[in-house]
Amino acid sequence: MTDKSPAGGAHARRDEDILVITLDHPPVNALSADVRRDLAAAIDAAQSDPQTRAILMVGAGKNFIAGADIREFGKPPKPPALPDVCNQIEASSKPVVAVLHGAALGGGLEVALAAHYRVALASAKLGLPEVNLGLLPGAGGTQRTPRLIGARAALDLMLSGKHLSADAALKAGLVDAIAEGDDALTAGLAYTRQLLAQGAGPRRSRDATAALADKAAALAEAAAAGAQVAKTLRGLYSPAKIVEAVRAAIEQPFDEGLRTERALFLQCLDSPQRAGLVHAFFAERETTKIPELKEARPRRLEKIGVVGGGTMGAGIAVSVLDAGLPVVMVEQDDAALERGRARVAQVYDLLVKKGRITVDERDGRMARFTGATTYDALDDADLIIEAVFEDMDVKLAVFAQLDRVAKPGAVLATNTSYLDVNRIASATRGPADVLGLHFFSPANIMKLLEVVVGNHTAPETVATGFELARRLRKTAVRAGVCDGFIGNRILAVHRQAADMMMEDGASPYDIDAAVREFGYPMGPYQMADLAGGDIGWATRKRRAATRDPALRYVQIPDRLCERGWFGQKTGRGFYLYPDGARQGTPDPEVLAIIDAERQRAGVAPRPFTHEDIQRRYLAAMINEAANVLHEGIALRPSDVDVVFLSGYGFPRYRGGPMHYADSVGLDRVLADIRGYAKEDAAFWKPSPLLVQLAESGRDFASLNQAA
Ligand code: 3H9
Repeated sequence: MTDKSPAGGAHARRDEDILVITLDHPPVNALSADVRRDLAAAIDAAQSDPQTRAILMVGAGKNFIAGADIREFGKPPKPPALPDVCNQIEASSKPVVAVLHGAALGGGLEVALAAHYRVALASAKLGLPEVNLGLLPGAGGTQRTPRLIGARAALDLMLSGKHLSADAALKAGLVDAIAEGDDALTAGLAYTRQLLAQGAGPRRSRDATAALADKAAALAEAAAAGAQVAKTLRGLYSPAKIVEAVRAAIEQPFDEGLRTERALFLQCLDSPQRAGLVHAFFAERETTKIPELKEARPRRLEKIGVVGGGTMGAGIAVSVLDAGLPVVMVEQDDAALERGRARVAQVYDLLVKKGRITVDERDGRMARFTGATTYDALDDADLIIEAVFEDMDVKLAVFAQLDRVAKPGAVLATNTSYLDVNRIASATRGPADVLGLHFFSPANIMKLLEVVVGNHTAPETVATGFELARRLRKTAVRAGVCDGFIGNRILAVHRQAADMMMEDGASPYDIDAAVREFGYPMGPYQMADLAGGDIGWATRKRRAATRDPALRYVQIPDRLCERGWFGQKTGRGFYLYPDGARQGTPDPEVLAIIDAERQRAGVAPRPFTHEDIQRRYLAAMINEAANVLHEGIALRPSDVDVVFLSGYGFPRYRGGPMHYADSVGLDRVLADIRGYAKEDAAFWKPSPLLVQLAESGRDFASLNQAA
């Protein structure tokens, strides 16, 4: 039994009286059909091999097993099924040991739970993250885990999807021991020999009874988890199914519980939420596949400069400090610099107060922060991010200074959210070194980073932007130059669609409610109040001269801004925020202003259902996204999805606007747009790409494959 599977599965060889089964399917040993087949065959053969006294399962490479092969979901199933393989492992007449290192996640952990003993290396991360993919642990995980660690701990693991360290897993009772060293095979063999020396035989998780002995208490824990899910994970499909499966573990005999789990798993597998969440998982891993990274390597990144100590600059500085890099912040004068430093310190003080970091960690990060009031302090920075006031002349002046002081090869980045990166680059002698790095606010929290590539940006510069994102643990998406890049350009259009509905008869409160009902955490007017209406107002005034007169312009937001109602920070905007409240309440005066505007514009208000609102809002978003793709501003539809999922609160379980469009059908979206165009043909112009795809029966996903 020394054959090695060429297709990438599992291979087995004997080490004295221990059969070592190595899961070997790069990059993460996902449990593909080949792996399952080889694993099952090896376990089977071991049963009748007189020279095998015990079986050891180990992962090749950096991980044990990262779970079921996610790429197989939605395709016709191939035998053997993973739950059957797990049952076969558990039924082994010879003791089976799993040695865990790196990822032991999802189906990977379920394989380990079906083994009779588990030993973990310090590098191991154990978890049941299926909930993040719209699933539940479907290979016995919902039945074996509560039997081993109790209902409450099992539910916590499965509902949060969190990873446990080896130590935490030992404490919880998921593993039996922690092994020294970093070689899984050596540690696993030593542990198995020890077990054999002790005469240990099979010990099956299905037979464990202690953790669920108090049935009433376990049922109460399941009921509490169910209530919590209904409150906090509303709208998600699989969490309630997880609770149901755990209830079965408490109430039903093991084999019946497995059947219940299987039925619930298949319901989740078939749900549109599973499709959306799996799409999001792969979409996030696609964004770094860009042409520049095929041809260029990133430059050195050891010191970062930040120009501007406002909210954005300070947030960027925190993000960089968090990644372990030193930051030098430049401000105009001592007072502004002090305010910038205070903003950074304030973030860390709050984290200390919340117990998220220690005082030493805060001091360590602040020790990497320096400030200056002259640009010369940036002369040794490898990458400099400008985060000053959003005004072209101001930015041009900053870049002229950066051009003067930056060392050769330093990357110069602008954090502009709208302005023309090519024009900004023209203020320097080396536009090849210039790019946009569009952070989202708060920059130390938001995951998204648009990496904006100008006409002259060198591939190395782009590669360096992506490398910075990797170090900052941000999701980088490549964008081309246009007003607003990918995200803000599309946002401006669907926000315009919302404003038109508001003038035509829907209240901002109806619109927000409909958008929340779709799955967003907040609606566009709540968002506007949070961001501050003054920012959008300044942009609208800047664009007033170049606005297309054929396009309808809704003035309601301007009427509020003229009154100084900028949202939360001024105590009122679209909503009222009495006494600094964070939750707004509807404002009758705003409704009166809207009424007056309708009269001024000669609009007779008409009713909109939540579905009407959602369809128009989404159609505007999808249509503009198609334009963005058509113009090459985004490389692939899934990149647009990632922008909206990680930067704008689009509900993850719907996969992003492009995936959502595919799921409802592009012909329906196009028909909606053509219907709306009868009212306003200037705004509702179908994107040529959308027309082309819909009329040829294709979808956005077909472009992902081509990208
Ligand atoms: C499950 O197990 C269901 C069962 O309960 C029931 C079954 C009946 N499958 O993330 P990375 C790919 S559900 C296929 O960049 P890292 C990934 O796409 C599963 N492919 O690396 C990427 O490919 P590419 C529950 C997978 O080091 C490459 O591997 N398990 C899978 O930053 C590298 O990935 C999970 O949800 C997979 N399972 O992080 C765990 N996993 O190079 C999902 C990864 O072509 N995985 N790939 O872009 C993870 O969380 C991370 O990948 C991991 C490594 C932490 C393992």
